[in-house]
Amino acid sequence: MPRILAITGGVGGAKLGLGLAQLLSPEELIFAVNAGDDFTHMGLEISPDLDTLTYTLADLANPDTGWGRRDESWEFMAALAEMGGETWFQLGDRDLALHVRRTDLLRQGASRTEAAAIIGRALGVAFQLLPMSDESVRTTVHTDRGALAFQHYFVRDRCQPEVTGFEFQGLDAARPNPAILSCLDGVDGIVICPSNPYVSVDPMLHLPGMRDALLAASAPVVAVSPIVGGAAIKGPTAKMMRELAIPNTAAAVAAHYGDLLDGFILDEQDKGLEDALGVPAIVTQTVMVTLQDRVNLARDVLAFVQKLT
Ligand code: FO1
Repeated sequence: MPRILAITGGVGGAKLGLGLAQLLSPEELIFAVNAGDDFTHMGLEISPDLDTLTYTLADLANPDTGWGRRDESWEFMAALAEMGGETWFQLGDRDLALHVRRTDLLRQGASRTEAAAIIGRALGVAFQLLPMSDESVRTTVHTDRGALAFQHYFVRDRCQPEVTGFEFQGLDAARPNPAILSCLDGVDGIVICPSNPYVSVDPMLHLPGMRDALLAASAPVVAVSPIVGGAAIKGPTAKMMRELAIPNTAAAVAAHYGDLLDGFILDEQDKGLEDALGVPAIVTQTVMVTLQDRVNLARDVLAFVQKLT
């Protein structure tokens, strides 16, 4: 089977990540994970996209929300509320342990990558989950209500503010995770999962040297469109595009990735678009409801990568 680097962030990306993980071994599949959503909350270092992928691969994820754990209890949040603490960001009791553990590891001098490996292993995930960078990069969302930290925009304000742009704080002092760069020569394919291009993939692509490294890689780069029939399956992607006066179409997502792409994967609802993209494209079911949907899409993606090689 081919060796794949999967670039992912958020719930949508983790769905395809799970599909790929059913077909490939930990030696064949490595994850590069968005860390622009990370933030410090009540003294805790929180890394939502890494946690979503970890829980998903560990089969611990809350199936309804896609983030946090299932079989959760909420004693901590109840007690925090009693004391007038901030409760807009919901932290389940077991999920809280992960954030405390990561914060403690980082405080002891572990890198983000080492902390991710320790936590992933502890939860039974054999795959390498690599934060996009070991330096801190924080996504700021510029809106009609001023500049917002990502989680304030996404969770506290429920994506209501009108987006005017994005900024990735700390970029110039950050560099791509060396473990990601060093795997680029050995992979047979690079898959950009169906994540929000603007806030779940761009932070990684804007890391100094990252885009050039992907362009220089001999492996084909393919992306799965997060936009299906003019709407996002999950999250604010389509709303952001409208607010940025970008057509909320799959074609606009392909154009956003530009010359990085060797291939693009469209949903059946966008059949007919494939010849107008300027990049090789296939049409298949990209909407993932069941585990089998995830596996089927992963299989189509791998076959497409092989065809492009
Ligand atoms: N998303 C929400 O909409 N509400 C929450 O209360 C919330 C809590 C939360 C806790 C831990 C975690 O890892 C993720 C959490 N998320 C929550 C999701 C998170 O904001 C998003 O998954 C990413 O930042 C964007 O994909």
